[in-house]
Formats: sequence, C-alpha cells, structure tokens
Amino acid sequence: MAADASNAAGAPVTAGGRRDGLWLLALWIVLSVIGCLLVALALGPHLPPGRASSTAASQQTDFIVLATIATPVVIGVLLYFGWALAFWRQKPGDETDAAPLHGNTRVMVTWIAGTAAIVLSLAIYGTIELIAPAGAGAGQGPQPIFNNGIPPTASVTSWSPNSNNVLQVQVIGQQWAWTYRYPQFGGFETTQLALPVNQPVQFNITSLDVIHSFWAYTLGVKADANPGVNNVAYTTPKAVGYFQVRCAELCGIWHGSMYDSGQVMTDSDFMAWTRATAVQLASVTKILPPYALTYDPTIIPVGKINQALGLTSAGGGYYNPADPEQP
Ligand SMILES: [Cu+2]
Repeated sequence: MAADASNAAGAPVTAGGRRDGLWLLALWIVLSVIGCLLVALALGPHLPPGRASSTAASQQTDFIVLATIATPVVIGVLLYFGWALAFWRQKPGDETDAAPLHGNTRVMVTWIAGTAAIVLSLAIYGTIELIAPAGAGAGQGPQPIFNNGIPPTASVTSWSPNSNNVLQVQVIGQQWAWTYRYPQFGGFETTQLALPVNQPVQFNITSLDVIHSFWAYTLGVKADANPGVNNVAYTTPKAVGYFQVRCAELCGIWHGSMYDSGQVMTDSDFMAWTRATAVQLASVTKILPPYALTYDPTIIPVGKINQALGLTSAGGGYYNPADPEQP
C-alpha cells in the first residue's frame, strides 16, 4: 500500500492496488463459501449441546447460524492481515512513510452497512428463537413470557402422556444436592430426575438456601435456583437416555460435587417409575410440607426430610429443628 498513490477518496488508483483488491475479493469469496459449508455441515452437527431435546436442538441450530455468519468475517480479517503481511510490508532499506489515509467512503459505508445488517438481523433472529421454543430452555421467572407451544397447566394434581397438560417437575436446589418433586404424582420428592420422551416439561426451579443454577446441559436447560423464587423453564426431551445435571452457580465448598444424572424414558417406563417411586417414598412424602412453588427452610424440617432422603452427609446451613445445637 505504501507505494500506491491515492485519489481524493483514498481509493487506490494504481493497477497494482486494484489488482490486489480483486484478488482479495475473489479469494475471500471462495474461502468463505468453503468455510461456511465446512462450519455448517461438518462442524455444525458436533456443536453443543446436541439435539436431545427441543431446546437443545434449537440452541445447536443457533450456534450453527452464528458460527456460519461469523466465518466470512473471520476469514476476511485473517486474509487481509495475511495479505498485508506478505505483500504490503515495507521493503528492506525503505525508510519513507506510507501515503497518509484520510478515510475511504466506500469502505466505511460498506463496513457500517454490513455490520449493522448482521447485528440487526441476528437481533430479530434471536428474538424469534426465544419465542419459538418456549424460552429456549432458560429460566423465565415465575411468569414465563415465552410459552409458545407448551400446553397449559390444566391440572396440578394429575398428568398422563399426551394429555393437554404440561408435566410439572419441581427442581429444588440446596447445599449441596438437587431434589425433584412431582406434584402431579402425589408430590413425592426424589433425588432421581426422570422424564418421559417427547412430552413437554415445565421445570419449576427453586432453592432452599443460596443461589444455585440448575443446568441440564444436554437438555439445553439452564436456570437459576433462587430461594423464595419460582423460576420456570420449559423443554421437550427428544431422545431416550441419560443426561447430566450440574450446578452452574458457585454455591459453597461442595458446589463441584453438586451433579447427578437424569434419565429420559418411554412414556410407559415413566408412568411405571412414578408409581413405583410414589410407593417407595410414601413414608417420606407424608412428612414433606405441602407442595408449594417456594419453601421457607426456616419453618420446614428440612433436616428430617434430608435424613429420610439420605442427604444428611452433605450437611448445610439451613435451620434444622431436629438439631439441638441450632436455636
Ligand atoms: Cu449449587
């Protein structure tokens, strides 16, 4: 560039400058087409979080779209950088300054229009992607705005597969374990998370002590578990199998051990599991507080319940009326 003369607009006018520009443009188009195809078709299907649920699948699609759109931008920057280093570097012994640049209207307009078009179209796309899969697997607070495609809660005391009634699963975080309550099956609380395949699920997520974050990674669900708050997230599992659950909010010394695995099963397996679990946990369910969207651990005998659920070893900072050491 140093050797190029420039016109008033700053555009290179020499044959060499124009030839460089055409070469760069042609190379950029060819490399971008190859790069976009590779990213969308070869890398895309391997991007997290996979396609194990409606929300996971839509998140993966979003990542593919974003990565594909970013590819020509990255290739353009690296190509220009490489070209400048290879061909426009100062010759040995050349101590002269390059010609000063005073703006280039065409480059500036192209850059501003291009980036504005990308950002605005992605904002529209992102908004649609929040609405279409019912909140995209994120916690939406107690009154979810994005519930498109999710059946209403016709009954909080019963559920059957393919009924016009969303399955409710309450996720309760506490230092340092997750428990799950099923209000439509007698309100039992268990350490196992079981879900039926192809049935919409409404997670009602809360905490008994500090802020945790319920992260069912391969289901594409992530929502804060806040004490005193019901945080709602939706998904529809699409494949039978196991998935991991982690806590994604630093919540104390055993935060890292706050993980377990859940299972997506067939409708009939799920119904059999609920019947068996309800019977197995009947003695615990009796001493549980009535089902509610949030719980006040200062008035609930959490220690007794945890003992019955086998969670005593984890300890915790909540009030335990069974413990004479506590006031
Ligand atoms: Cu936690």
